[in-house]
Amino acid sequence: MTGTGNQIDPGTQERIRRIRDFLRTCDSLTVLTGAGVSAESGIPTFRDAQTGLWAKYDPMELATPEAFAHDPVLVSRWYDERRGKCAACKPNQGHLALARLQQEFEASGRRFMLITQNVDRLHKQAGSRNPVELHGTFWLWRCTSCGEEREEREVPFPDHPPRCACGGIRRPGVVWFGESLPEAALATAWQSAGSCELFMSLGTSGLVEPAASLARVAANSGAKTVEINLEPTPLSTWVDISIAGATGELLPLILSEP
Ligand code: BJW
Ligand code: ZN
Repeated sequence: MTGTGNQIDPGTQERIRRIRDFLRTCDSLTVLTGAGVSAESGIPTFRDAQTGLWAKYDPMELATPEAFAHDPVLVSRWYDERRGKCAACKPNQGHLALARLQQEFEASGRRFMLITQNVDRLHKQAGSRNPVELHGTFWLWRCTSCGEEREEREVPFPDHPPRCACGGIRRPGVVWFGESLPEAALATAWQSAGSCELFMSLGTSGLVEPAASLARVAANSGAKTVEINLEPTPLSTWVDISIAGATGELLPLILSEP
Protein backbone atom coordinates (compact mmCIF):
# COMPACT_ATOMS: atom_id res chain seq x y z
CA MET A 1 0.00 0.00 0.00
CA THR A 2 1.10 3.57 -0.54
CA GLY A 3 -0.68 4.59 2.64
CA THR A 4 -1.31 8.31 2.54
CA GLY A 5 1.77 9.37 0.69
CA ASN A 6 4.18 8.71 3.55
CA GLN A 7 5.99 5.37 3.73
CA ILE A 8 6.13 3.10 0.69
CA ASP A 9 6.70 -0.51 1.61
CA PRO A 10 9.53 -2.43 -0.10
CA GLY A 11 7.08 -4.63 -2.06
CA THR A 12 5.44 -1.58 -3.63
CA GLN A 13 8.84 -0.01 -4.31
CA GLU A 14 9.89 -3.15 -6.19
CA ARG A 15 6.65 -3.13 -8.23
CA ILE A 16 7.16 0.53 -9.09
CA ARG A 17 10.68 -0.28 -10.27
CA ARG A 18 9.36 -3.08 -12.51
CA ILE A 19 6.64 -0.84 -13.98
CA ARG A 20 9.28 1.79 -14.78
CA ASP A 21 11.26 -0.92 -16.62
CA PHE A 22 8.16 -1.93 -18.59
CA LEU A 23 7.50 1.73 -19.50
CA ARG A 24 11.12 2.30 -20.56
CA THR A 25 11.30 -0.73 -22.80
CA CYS A 26 7.85 -1.01 -24.43
CA ASP A 27 7.05 0.40 -27.87
CA SER A 28 3.31 0.69 -27.33
CA LEU A 29 1.17 1.39 -24.29
CA THR A 30 -2.59 1.13 -23.87
CA VAL A 31 -4.15 2.57 -20.70
CA LEU A 32 -7.70 1.91 -19.50
CA THR A 33 -9.05 4.23 -16.82
CA GLY A 34 -12.12 4.08 -14.60
CA ALA A 35 -13.89 6.16 -11.97
CA GLY A 36 -11.06 5.68 -9.43
CA VAL A 37 -8.82 7.97 -11.50
CA SER A 38 -11.28 10.85 -11.06
CA ALA A 39 -12.01 10.08 -7.39
CA GLU A 40 -9.13 12.26 -6.16
CA SER A 41 -10.65 15.18 -8.09
CA GLY A 42 -13.70 14.86 -5.86
CA ILE A 43 -15.92 12.98 -8.30
CA PRO A 44 -17.64 10.07 -6.55
CA THR A 45 -16.98 6.66 -8.14
CA PHE A 46 -19.93 4.80 -9.56
CA ARG A 47 -20.15 2.54 -6.55
CA ASP A 48 -19.62 5.18 -3.86
CA ALA A 49 -22.59 5.72 -1.61
CA GLN A 50 -24.82 8.45 -3.01
CA THR A 51 -25.50 11.40 -0.77
CA GLY A 52 -28.36 13.78 0.01
CA LEU A 53 -31.45 13.45 -2.16
CA TRP A 54 -29.84 10.63 -4.11
CA ALA A 55 -29.07 8.34 -1.15
CA LYS A 56 -32.16 6.22 -1.77
CA TYR A 57 -31.31 5.53 -5.44
CA ASP A 58 -28.99 2.87 -6.79
CA PRO A 59 -26.75 4.30 -9.56
CA MET A 60 -26.83 0.92 -11.33
CA GLU A 61 -30.59 1.37 -11.66
CA LEU A 62 -30.51 5.06 -12.61
CA ALA A 63 -27.98 4.47 -15.41
CA THR A 64 -30.43 2.52 -17.56
CA PRO A 65 -32.70 3.29 -20.53
CA GLU A 66 -35.58 1.88 -18.45
CA ALA A 67 -35.06 4.46 -15.68
CA PHE A 68 -35.00 7.31 -18.22
CA ALA A 69 -38.13 6.01 -19.95
CA HIS A 70 -39.90 5.67 -16.59
CA ASP A 71 -38.80 8.99 -15.05
CA PRO A 72 -36.83 11.28 -17.42
CA VAL A 73 -37.02 14.20 -14.98
CA LEU A 74 -35.38 12.22 -12.17
CA VAL A 75 -32.60 10.84 -14.37
CA SER A 76 -31.99 14.25 -15.99
CA ARG A 77 -31.68 15.84 -12.52
CA TRP A 78 -29.22 13.16 -11.43
CA TYR A 79 -26.94 13.80 -14.40
CA ASP A 80 -27.31 17.56 -13.99
CA GLU A 81 -26.16 17.36 -10.39
CA ARG A 82 -23.17 15.25 -11.42
CA ARG A 83 -22.31 17.76 -14.20
CA GLY A 84 -22.49 20.56 -11.63
CA LYS A 85 -20.09 18.74 -9.29
CA CYS A 86 -17.75 18.01 -12.17
CA ALA A 87 -17.74 21.64 -13.34
CA ALA A 88 -16.33 22.57 -9.92
CA CYS A 89 -13.56 19.92 -10.10
CA LYS A 90 -10.10 19.94 -11.63
CA PRO A 91 -7.95 17.16 -13.08
CA ASN A 92 -5.74 15.58 -10.41
CA GLN A 93 -2.10 14.44 -10.42
CA GLY A 94 -3.12 11.09 -11.94
CA HIS A 95 -4.81 12.74 -14.97
CA LEU A 96 -1.82 15.07 -15.38
CA ALA A 97 0.69 12.20 -15.18
CA LEU A 98 -1.16 10.33 -17.94
CA ALA A 99 -1.14 13.40 -20.20
CA ARG A 100 2.62 13.70 -19.62
CA LEU A 101 3.14 10.00 -20.32
CA GLN A 102 1.35 10.37 -23.66
CA GLN A 103 3.61 13.31 -24.59
CA GLU A 104 6.72 11.32 -23.69
CA PHE A 105 5.62 8.26 -25.67
CA GLU A 106 4.61 10.22 -28.75
CA ALA A 107 7.73 12.41 -28.65
CA SER A 108 9.85 9.26 -28.82
CA GLY A 109 7.79 7.79 -31.70
CA ARG A 110 6.07 5.19 -29.51
CA ARG A 111 2.35 4.36 -29.63
CA PHE A 112 0.12 5.49 -26.77
CA MET A 113 -3.63 5.02 -26.44
CA LEU A 114 -5.82 6.21 -23.57
CA ILE A 115 -9.18 4.49 -23.21
CA THR A 116 -11.50 5.83 -20.55
CA GLN A 117 -14.81 4.69 -19.13
CA ASN A 118 -15.22 8.07 -17.43
CA VAL A 119 -17.86 10.46 -18.71
CA ASP A 120 -16.40 13.60 -17.05
CA ARG A 121 -13.82 14.62 -19.71
CA LEU A 122 -11.18 15.37 -17.04
CA HIS A 123 -8.54 13.56 -19.13
CA LYS A 124 -9.07 16.05 -21.96
CA GLN A 125 -8.96 18.90 -19.47
CA ALA A 126 -5.61 17.57 -18.23
CA GLY A 127 -4.21 17.66 -21.77
CA SER A 128 -4.64 14.05 -22.94
CA ARG A 129 -5.11 13.98 -26.70
CA ASN A 130 -7.86 11.90 -28.34
CA PRO A 131 -8.86 9.70 -25.42
CA VAL A 132 -11.30 7.00 -26.47
CA GLU A 133 -14.52 7.60 -24.52
CA LEU A 134 -16.02 4.14 -24.23
CA HIS A 135 -19.06 5.23 -22.23
CA GLY A 136 -19.58 8.63 -23.86
CA THR A 137 -19.78 11.86 -21.85
CA PHE A 138 -22.38 13.75 -19.86
CA TRP A 139 -21.29 17.00 -21.52
CA LEU A 140 -23.03 15.90 -24.76
CA TRP A 141 -26.84 15.53 -24.87
CA ARG A 142 -28.76 13.86 -27.69
CA CYS A 143 -32.33 14.43 -28.83
CA THR A 144 -34.37 11.25 -28.49
CA SER A 145 -36.56 12.38 -31.44
CA CYS A 146 -34.31 13.81 -34.17
CA GLY A 147 -30.95 12.49 -32.88
CA GLU A 148 -29.22 15.89 -32.85
CA GLU A 149 -26.31 15.82 -30.42
CA ARG A 150 -24.78 18.93 -28.93
CA GLU A 151 -22.48 20.01 -26.16
CA GLU A 152 -24.36 21.30 -23.11
CA ARG A 153 -22.03 23.27 -20.84
CA GLU A 154 -24.78 25.16 -19.00
CA VAL A 155 -25.26 23.93 -15.41
CA PRO A 156 -27.81 23.55 -13.99
CA PHE A 157 -30.37 23.11 -16.75
CA PRO A 158 -33.36 25.44 -16.31
CA ASP A 159 -35.77 22.57 -17.11
CA HIS A 160 -35.67 18.81 -16.92
CA PRO A 161 -35.12 17.03 -19.15
CA PRO A 162 -33.62 19.60 -21.55
CA ARG A 163 -35.51 19.93 -24.83
CA CYS A 164 -34.37 20.09 -28.43
CA ALA A 165 -35.56 22.76 -30.92
CA CYS A 166 -37.67 20.02 -32.53
CA GLY A 167 -39.59 19.59 -29.25
CA GLY A 168 -38.06 16.21 -28.41
CA ILE A 169 -36.42 15.51 -25.05
CA ARG A 170 -32.65 15.25 -24.76
CA ARG A 171 -30.78 12.48 -22.98
CA PRO A 172 -27.18 12.42 -21.80
CA GLY A 173 -24.69 11.13 -24.37
CA VAL A 174 -23.55 8.29 -22.13
CA VAL A 175 -23.82 4.52 -22.49
CA TRP A 176 -26.32 2.95 -20.12
CA PHE A 177 -26.50 -0.69 -19.03
CA GLY A 178 -27.93 -2.81 -21.82
CA GLU A 179 -26.92 -0.31 -24.53
CA SER A 180 -24.22 -0.86 -27.12
CA LEU A 181 -20.96 1.02 -26.84
CA PRO A 182 -20.05 3.43 -29.68
CA GLU A 183 -18.91 1.07 -32.44
CA ALA A 184 -15.80 2.99 -33.54
CA ALA A 185 -14.61 3.58 -29.96
CA LEU A 186 -15.02 -0.09 -29.06
CA ALA A 187 -13.24 -1.26 -32.22
CA THR A 188 -10.33 1.12 -31.55
CA ALA A 189 -10.10 -0.01 -27.92
CA TRP A 190 -10.15 -3.70 -28.86
CA GLN A 191 -7.54 -3.24 -31.57
CA SER A 192 -5.31 -1.20 -29.28
CA ALA A 193 -5.54 -3.70 -26.40
CA GLY A 194 -4.83 -6.58 -28.76
CA SER A 195 -1.73 -4.99 -30.27
CA CYS A 196 0.06 -3.24 -27.40
CA GLU A 197 3.17 -4.37 -25.53
CA LEU A 198 1.99 -2.96 -22.20
CA PHE A 199 -1.57 -2.57 -20.89
CA MET A 200 -2.40 -0.64 -17.72
CA SER A 201 -5.78 -0.87 -15.95
CA LEU A 202 -6.18 2.09 -13.60
CA GLY A 203 -8.88 2.81 -11.00
CA THR A 204 -11.52 0.53 -12.46
CA SER A 205 -13.43 -2.21 -10.70
CA GLY A 206 -13.04 -4.52 -13.71
CA LEU A 207 -16.68 -5.54 -13.41
CA VAL A 208 -18.44 -3.75 -16.26
CA GLU A 209 -18.26 -5.40 -19.68
CA PRO A 210 -17.02 -5.10 -22.35
CA ALA A 211 -14.35 -2.73 -20.92
CA ALA A 212 -13.50 -5.32 -18.26
CA SER A 213 -12.34 -7.76 -20.96
CA LEU A 214 -9.77 -5.44 -22.51
CA ALA A 215 -7.01 -6.46 -20.09
CA ARG A 216 -7.57 -10.12 -21.03
CA VAL A 217 -7.50 -9.26 -24.72
CA ALA A 218 -4.13 -7.59 -24.14
CA ALA A 219 -2.71 -10.45 -22.04
CA ASN A 220 -3.90 -13.07 -24.54
CA SER A 221 -2.04 -11.18 -27.26
CA GLY A 222 1.20 -11.24 -25.25
CA ALA A 223 1.11 -7.80 -23.57
CA LYS A 224 2.46 -7.23 -20.09
CA THR A 225 -0.36 -6.15 -17.78
CA VAL A 226 -0.36 -3.73 -14.85
CA GLU A 227 -3.14 -2.73 -12.49
CA ILE A 228 -3.38 0.12 -9.97
CA ASN A 229 -6.40 0.17 -7.66
CA LEU A 230 -7.14 0.95 -4.03
CA GLU A 231 -8.86 -2.44 -3.68
CA PRO A 232 -8.35 -5.91 -5.15
CA THR A 233 -10.34 -6.54 -8.36
CA PRO A 234 -10.93 -9.62 -10.53
CA LEU A 235 -7.73 -8.68 -12.41
CA SER A 236 -5.51 -8.54 -9.34
CA THR A 237 -4.74 -12.25 -9.19
CA TRP A 238 -3.56 -12.67 -12.77
CA VAL A 239 -2.01 -9.41 -14.05
CA ASP A 240 1.79 -9.24 -14.16
CA ILE A 241 1.90 -6.44 -11.58
CA SER A 242 -0.90 -5.26 -9.32
CA ILE A 243 -0.32 -2.33 -6.97
CA ALA A 244 -2.72 -1.36 -4.20
CA GLY A 245 -2.88 2.42 -3.96
CA ALA A 246 -4.24 5.67 -5.30
CA THR A 247 -3.54 6.54 -8.93
CA GLY A 248 -3.13 10.23 -8.03
CA GLU A 249 -0.20 9.27 -5.79
CA LEU A 250 1.30 6.33 -7.64
CA LEU A 251 1.30 7.57 -11.24
CA PRO A 252 3.40 10.69 -10.51
CA LEU A 253 5.73 8.53 -8.43
CA ILE A 254 6.14 5.97 -11.21
CA LEU A 255 6.91 8.75 -13.71
CA SER A 256 9.36 10.53 -11.43
CA GLU A 257 13.07 9.74 -11.76
CA PRO A 258 14.06 6.70 -9.69
C1 BJW B 1 -9.33 3.92 -6.95
C2 BJW B 1 -9.28 5.16 -6.36
C3 BJW B 1 -8.06 5.81 -6.46
C4 BJW B 1 -11.25 4.47 -6.07
N1 BJW B 1 -7.05 5.22 -7.07
N2 BJW B 1 -8.31 3.34 -7.55
C5 BJW B 1 -20.98 -10.02 -19.93
C6 BJW B 1 -21.23 -10.62 -18.73
C7 BJW B 1 -22.16 -10.08 -17.83
C8 BJW B 1 -22.86 -8.93 -18.13
C9 BJW B 1 -22.60 -8.30 -19.32
C10 BJW B 1 -21.69 -8.85 -20.21
N3 BJW B 1 -21.61 -8.04 -21.30
C11 BJW B 1 -22.47 -6.99 -21.10
C12 BJW B 1 -23.08 -7.14 -19.90
C13 BJW B 1 -24.07 -6.23 -19.30
C14 BJW B 1 -23.45 -4.98 -18.72
C15 BJW B 1 -22.47 -5.34 -17.61
O1 BJW B 1 -21.26 -5.30 -17.76
N4 BJW B 1 -22.98 -5.65 -16.46
C16 BJW B 1 -22.11 -5.94 -15.30
C17 BJW B 1 -22.51 -5.05 -14.12
C18 BJW B 1 -22.19 -7.39 -14.99
N5 BJW B 1 -22.78 -4.19 -19.76
C19 BJW B 1 -23.48 -3.42 -20.58
O2 BJW B 1 -24.69 -3.38 -20.54
C20 BJW B 1 -22.73 -2.63 -21.60
N6 BJW B 1 -23.30 -2.80 -22.88
C21 BJW B 1 -23.09 -3.87 -23.64
O3 BJW B 1 -22.27 -4.71 -23.36
O4 BJW B 1 -23.91 -3.93 -24.76
C22 BJW B 1 -24.07 -5.19 -25.40
C23 BJW B 1 -24.84 -6.10 -24.44
C24 BJW B 1 -25.90 -5.62 -23.74
C25 BJW B 1 -26.61 -6.45 -22.85
C26 BJW B 1 -26.20 -7.78 -22.67
C27 BJW B 1 -25.10 -8.24 -23.38
C28 BJW B 1 -24.42 -7.40 -24.29
C29 BJW B 1 -22.81 -1.15 -21.29
C30 BJW B 1 -22.10 -0.77 -20.06
C31 BJW B 1 -22.30 0.73 -19.80
C32 BJW B 1 -21.79 1.16 -18.45
N7 BJW B 1 -22.25 2.46 -18.17
C33 BJW B 1 -21.87 3.12 -16.92
C34 BJW B 1 -22.70 4.41 -16.76
C35 BJW B 1 -22.16 5.52 -17.65
C36 BJW B 1 -22.89 6.80 -17.42
C37 BJW B 1 -22.77 7.32 -16.00
O5 BJW B 1 -21.66 7.54 -15.48
O6 BJW B 1 -23.80 7.51 -15.37
O7 BJW B 1 -20.47 3.40 -16.92
S1 BJW B 1 -22.06 2.06 -15.50
C38 BJW B 1 -20.62 2.59 -14.66
O8 BJW B 1 -19.66 1.51 -14.58
C39 BJW B 1 -20.00 3.67 -15.56
C40 BJW B 1 -18.55 3.33 -15.44
O9 BJW B 1 -17.84 3.88 -16.55
C41 BJW B 1 -18.53 1.83 -15.41
C42 BJW B 1 -17.29 1.23 -14.87
O10 BJW B 1 -17.11 1.61 -13.56
P1 BJW B 1 -15.65 1.81 -13.00
O11 BJW B 1 -14.96 2.89 -13.73
O12 BJW B 1 -14.96 0.53 -12.90
O13 BJW B 1 -15.99 2.46 -11.58
P2 BJW B 1 -16.47 1.79 -10.22
O14 BJW B 1 -17.12 2.86 -9.44
O15 BJW B 1 -17.17 0.53 -10.45
O16 BJW B 1 -15.11 1.39 -9.50
C43 BJW B 1 -14.15 2.36 -9.13
C44 BJW B 1 -12.88 1.63 -8.80
O17 BJW B 1 -11.89 2.58 -8.50
C45 BJW B 1 -12.98 0.70 -7.58
O18 BJW B 1 -12.39 -0.53 -7.92
C46 BJW B 1 -12.15 1.43 -6.49
O19 BJW B 1 -11.45 0.54 -5.64
C47 BJW B 1 -11.18 2.20 -7.34
N8 BJW B 1 -10.69 3.43 -6.77
N9 BJW B 1 -10.56 5.43 -5.80
C48 BJW B 1 -7.23 3.97 -7.59
N10 BJW B 1 -7.93 7.03 -5.90
ZN1 ZN C 1 -34.65 17.03 -31.83
